[in-house]
Amino acid sequence: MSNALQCAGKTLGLSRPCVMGILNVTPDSFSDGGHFFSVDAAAEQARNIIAAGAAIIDIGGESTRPGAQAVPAAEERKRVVPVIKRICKEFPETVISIDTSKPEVMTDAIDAGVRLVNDINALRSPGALDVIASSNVAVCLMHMQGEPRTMQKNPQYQNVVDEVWHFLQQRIMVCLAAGISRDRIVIDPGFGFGKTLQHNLLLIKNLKKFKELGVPLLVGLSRKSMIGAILNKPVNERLTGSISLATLALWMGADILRVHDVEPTIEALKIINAVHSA
Ligand code: 8Y7
Repeated sequence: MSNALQCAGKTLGLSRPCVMGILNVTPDSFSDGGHFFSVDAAAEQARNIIAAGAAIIDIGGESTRPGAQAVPAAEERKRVVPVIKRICKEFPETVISIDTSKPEVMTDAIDAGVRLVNDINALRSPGALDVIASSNVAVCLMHMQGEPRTMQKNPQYQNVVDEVWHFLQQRIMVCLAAGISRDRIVIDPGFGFGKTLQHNLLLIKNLKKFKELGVPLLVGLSRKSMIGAILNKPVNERLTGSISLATLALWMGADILRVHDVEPTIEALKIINAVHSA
């Protein structure tokens, strides 16, 4: 596997895994309640994320939690573009990512300086593929069954690992055919997106299989409801569960961890790295 990602002129080395810190600029983000909504506050949070050791900051302006309502593109833009501009200016060496599925927001975010587009809809929204193909940013293709508002109602698979694997393989092929080179593509099985607890557990157990697709593997397990379901803990008490899952994912080959708690995740990563290089 290639061990680097081409992000709009910057190479993100992945010979060792790295951390993507989450920066929500939504009033309803379930994990931090929209505490970082102003540009100043978002920049302050970005500083903390970078100081804690993240290589990537993922900025999101639309909540994609199960049951969330869609946000109009104009509103999403208004939330994220000023934050992106500010953070890209202050941290030109950090890879700034935009979490969006909307082509209009992708375009503005790319103009504002993002180097990675994190799309939970894997560029299936009309126009999204073209936006990425005519840019040089990297893209994360995530699997999701259904759409955020309804996806947790009754998710069903014959074989969740096979189906997610084939979906991601097909989306990689669509990207390649559109002219997006393989060294710009990341994949993600999409934990919690149209998946029961059992589906999520099977995906983690078989995570290694996704390495066959030959592109870097991103996982988002941080504070997710599967941890709540196993431990019966609210979202603000899921750090131990998050680190446990992060450790498993790293051991099975995850390249990028999308997390809320950067510092403890970096510590887990250092431990795994030490064992790996023994
Ligand atoms: C994921 C994600 C969310 C994930 C990728 C949350 C935006 C829910 N989860 N993007 N986004 N992977 N690539 O719990 O798992 O943070 S939102």
